[in-house]
Amino acid sequence: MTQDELKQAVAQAAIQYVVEGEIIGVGTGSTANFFIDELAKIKHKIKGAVASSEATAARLRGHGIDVFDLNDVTSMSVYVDGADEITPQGAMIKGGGAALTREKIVASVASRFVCIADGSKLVDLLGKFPLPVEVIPMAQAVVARKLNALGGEARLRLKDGVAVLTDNGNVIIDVHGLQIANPVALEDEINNIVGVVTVGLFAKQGANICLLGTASGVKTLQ
Ligand code: ABF
Repeated sequence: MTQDELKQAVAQAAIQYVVEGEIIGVGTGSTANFFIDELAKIKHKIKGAVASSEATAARLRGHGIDVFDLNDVTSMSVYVDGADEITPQGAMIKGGGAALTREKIVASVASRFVCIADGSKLVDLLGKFPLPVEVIPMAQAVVARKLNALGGEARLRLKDGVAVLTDNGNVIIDVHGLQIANPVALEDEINNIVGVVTVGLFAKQGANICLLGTASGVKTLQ
C-alpha cells in the first residue's frame, strides 16, 4: 500500500469515533486532510467542526461543513489529528505543519485525542523528527540559544529563505538532534522558556487512541 493509501485507511477508521450530533475537533496535515474528506461523507450526522488551522478550516468549509469558533464551544468528545512521531504510550511530536499551537489548544478542549498516522510515525524514542517550537518573533534568537543549551541544534524554519510564519504570526524553531527520553519533563522545560508560545511535544496530554496504518491493516493502540 502507498503512504497515501495507509493515511486514507486510518482516516476512514477514525470515523467510528465521531459522535453524532456533535462538533468535532479536526487537526492539520495530509492525514488530517484525508479525515476531513471522509468526514464530508457523513457531514449530515455532525453539527460541525473546530479547525486547528486556517488550512483545515478552508478544507472543511469547502466540503460544506460548518466551522465553529472554539470560543463558542465548551466541550468536544473527540479531536482527530495526525502526528510527526508517536510513541506506544501516545506521546507525540507535532508541528511539522506549523499548526502546533492551535492543535494543542483544540485538543485541550476535547475529551479524547484520536491520532491517525501511517505506521512510519511510530517510534520508541521521540526526537529523530526535529522538535518544532512556536516562538514570538522578537524572542527567536534568545530562545534559540536556550534550546541549543538543552543539547539540540535550533534552526529557524525557513521557506524560500524567508521565516515561516504560523497562523498566529509567530515563527517556528526546529530543534534537531534531540533524544527525548522524558517527553513530559522536556515539554515542561521548554514551555517555561520566556518567548516560547508552544512546544510540539504532546506528552502531558498525548493521544488516547492511535490508529496506525500498516501493510497488514489498521492497528489500534490505546
Ligand atoms: C499535524 O499533522 C502536525 O502536527 C503534524 O506535523 C502533521 C503530520 O502531518 P502528516 O499527516 O501530513 O504526516 O497535526
